Amino acid sequence: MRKCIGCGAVLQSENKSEPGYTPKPEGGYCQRCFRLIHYDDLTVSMRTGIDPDTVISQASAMDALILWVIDLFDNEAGMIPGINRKLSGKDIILALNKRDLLPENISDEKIMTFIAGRLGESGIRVREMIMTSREHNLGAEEIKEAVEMYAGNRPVVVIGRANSGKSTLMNRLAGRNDLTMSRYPGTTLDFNEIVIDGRTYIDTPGIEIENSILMAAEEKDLKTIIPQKTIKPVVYQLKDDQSFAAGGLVRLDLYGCHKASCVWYVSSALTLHRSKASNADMLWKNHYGETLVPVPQKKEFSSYSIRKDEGKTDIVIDGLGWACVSGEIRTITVHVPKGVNVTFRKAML
Ligand SMILES: Nc1nc2c(ncn2[C@@H]2O[C@H](COP(=O)(O)OP(=O)(O)OP(=O)(O)O)[C@@H](O)[C@H]2O)c(=O)[nH]1
Ligand SMILES: [Mg+2]
Repeated sequence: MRKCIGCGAVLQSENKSEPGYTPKPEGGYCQRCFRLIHYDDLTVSMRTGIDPDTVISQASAMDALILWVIDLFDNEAGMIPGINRKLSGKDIILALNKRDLLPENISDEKIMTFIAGRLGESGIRVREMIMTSREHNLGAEEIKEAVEMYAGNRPVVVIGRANSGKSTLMNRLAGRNDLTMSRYPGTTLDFNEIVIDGRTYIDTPGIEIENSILMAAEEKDLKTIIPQKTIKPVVYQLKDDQSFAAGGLVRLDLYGCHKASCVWYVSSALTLHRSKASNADMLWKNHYGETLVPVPQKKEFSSYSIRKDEGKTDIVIDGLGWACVSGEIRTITVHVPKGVNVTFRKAML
């Protein structure tokens, strides 16, 4: 049984639309990986194909050190509640990945303190947190040092939500790009061993991000939604009742604004439209799918409302980013594609 070097799927030559297909098994890579690597072209989408419980329970059954990878930009989605219990008390090193996407003028310490707080609130314990970034060439040595400290003779299993950058981080540790990396959630398809400095590391399929905009959106729009470079916060001063549309994906209505502001932290490729709240229904009705793009696969939305309290509040939409509101605002209503997670939290930055 030979496995694809890039994604871990068992190689087969029978069925073109199934994982692991290759007309030439001796090549080492499946056709899907080959096309992703060379043409950035997705032949078989696997974003709904991976059972998340299998990943965790398989990892739990192994005598291994866990390297958990979180995408800092999408850190609410990155959380895995109950991870210590699910992994039966294993040692965990947490990589805070894609540091380059957060503004550089925010200190690492501030980000670390925030994440530590979020972990604490969820009762999650990790041995160490390490900032990593491919773009800034950050953290690979620190990860290796932590692995030496905690792993003993054991292998390292790399887990985390789909798209958090697990395979990319492994490739950086290895100093070669054997593992397939792509913006499409569900790139790695099975447990996939790679030896780095004489130690076995195991890349794994991403844990589902079922409640993320990345799943609700069409694959062709992921380029627009996932930020490619450092987020540039976009600041709006607010008066009375205001509404924002982030493409046709999310609508945010802010009522009773006085000396208030809203700062958006989303991909710069995504267009934000501001209007008076009284015009928002009409705009949404007449321009959805035209000026307001991209739109989700299904035009079914859910709404969540809160009354804002003191201080700065982030409205976080899994996969999309967040809006930070401050000042006097009576009510916040956010409309998201049905099933997509919204978190209201004390401001991160
Ligand atoms: N900005 C930025 N992007 C990154 C970084 N690391 C990975 N990425 C991007 O994140 C996307 C996902 O990377 P992968 O390494 O395929 O992620 P994964 O966690 O292995 O994904 P699955 O196999 O689907 O679970 C790709 O588009 C990468 O280019 C980073 O440090 N910074
Ligand atoms: Mg992967």
